[in-house]
Amino acid sequence: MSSDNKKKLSFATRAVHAGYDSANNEGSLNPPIYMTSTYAFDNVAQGAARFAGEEKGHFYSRISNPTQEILETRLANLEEGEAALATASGMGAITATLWTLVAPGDQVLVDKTLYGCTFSFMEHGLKKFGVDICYADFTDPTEVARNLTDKTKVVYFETPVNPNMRVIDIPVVSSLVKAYNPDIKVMVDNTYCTPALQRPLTMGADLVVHSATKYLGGHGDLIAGAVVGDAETIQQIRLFGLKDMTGAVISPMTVFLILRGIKTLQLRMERHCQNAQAIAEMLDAHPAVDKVFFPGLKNDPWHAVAAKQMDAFGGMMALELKGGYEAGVRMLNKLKLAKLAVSLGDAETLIEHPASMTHGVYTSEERGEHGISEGLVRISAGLEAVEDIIADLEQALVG
Ligand code: 4LM
Repeated sequence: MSSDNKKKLSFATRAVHAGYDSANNEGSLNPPIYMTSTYAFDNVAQGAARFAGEEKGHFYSRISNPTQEILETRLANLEEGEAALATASGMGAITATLWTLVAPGDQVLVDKTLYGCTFSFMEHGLKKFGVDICYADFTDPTEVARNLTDKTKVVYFETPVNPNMRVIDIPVVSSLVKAYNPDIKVMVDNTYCTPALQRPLTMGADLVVHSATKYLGGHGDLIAGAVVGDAETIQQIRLFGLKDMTGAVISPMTVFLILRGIKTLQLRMERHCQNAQAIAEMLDAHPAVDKVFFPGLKNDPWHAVAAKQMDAFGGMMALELKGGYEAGVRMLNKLKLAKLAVSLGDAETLIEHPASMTHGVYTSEERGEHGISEGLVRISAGLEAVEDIIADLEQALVG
């Protein structure tokens, strides 16, 4: 099934079938894993035509691979984009894309809070090469408008934001950027939602990036990433950001695992969301808890924006305890079922301390400026029975 069928079948059906036809593959319901680095040409003219991009076909697996192509077609379909590029990690997708889009002297306008390594890439990668990085609070669209300049090439954000769960209005930000200059690329990290919950390309964004390590893979057994957008830009990222700048090539075996994971994406997301809602409500009512950051709570400041652009409120949340950092450490050290681990979107409930782990690359002053509190605890609700997760959290919150 090609990505042209994207409007015809429901999301869950496309997640199982898009991009793969067993009839072309000996009837095998699962795709072959093409473990090859190179491809034989019929003759010199064919090899030259493939290298020149004049003939469709694979020529070297740093650029493309038939198993990888299935995943790319499926992801483009689910995100409702024209094309996708799968990469070796989420950071591989983010860096390959930005290296392709920007040059010294350009400005990248970025939301003030980012996943730690994305922040590090902006701050210590792009800046070092003469790209101006400007941070603004994207939850206030006037802040975005105020910071756009004639040098702005990319506007970049996550929503919900890792780790503090702010929610950014994708249609509002995209439309004001496009009204200022339609050539600026609006780039959204959709890792927290996946296309099962949120499809930024249908709301005015140009490019979506993913850490496929998380919900897309879904089982905590791989590292991978992807970027989805228009065919021309994706081809530029493939032939420059991936091929020449990063070499962040995904393995065909990893592709196979992600394709398997995506078959159950919608089912898993439903359960992650239900579990997260119940956990957030328990924490919100708990006497030891000061604040819960989860857009599914009616009292959350981002509830209305999230309800507008997300199909459900996701599996991620954060909290602060009344006893601050020390109480957070005590709680984390007492967990029995939930795992004290970074990453997210796995079957296991994962809990971590962003200031010392995922966002430890920010200095403590930077965390202050970028809205990441020292006592914040982050939870990725797993797929376990929710009463067991809640019981574990309750016993860890005592004392
Ligand atoms: C974590 N995150 O938060 P790779 N974009 C977002 C992310 O959360 C991550 C990446 C990109 C975590 C990893 C330890 C919103 C990663 C980077 O790790 O390169 O696949 O994705 O716990």
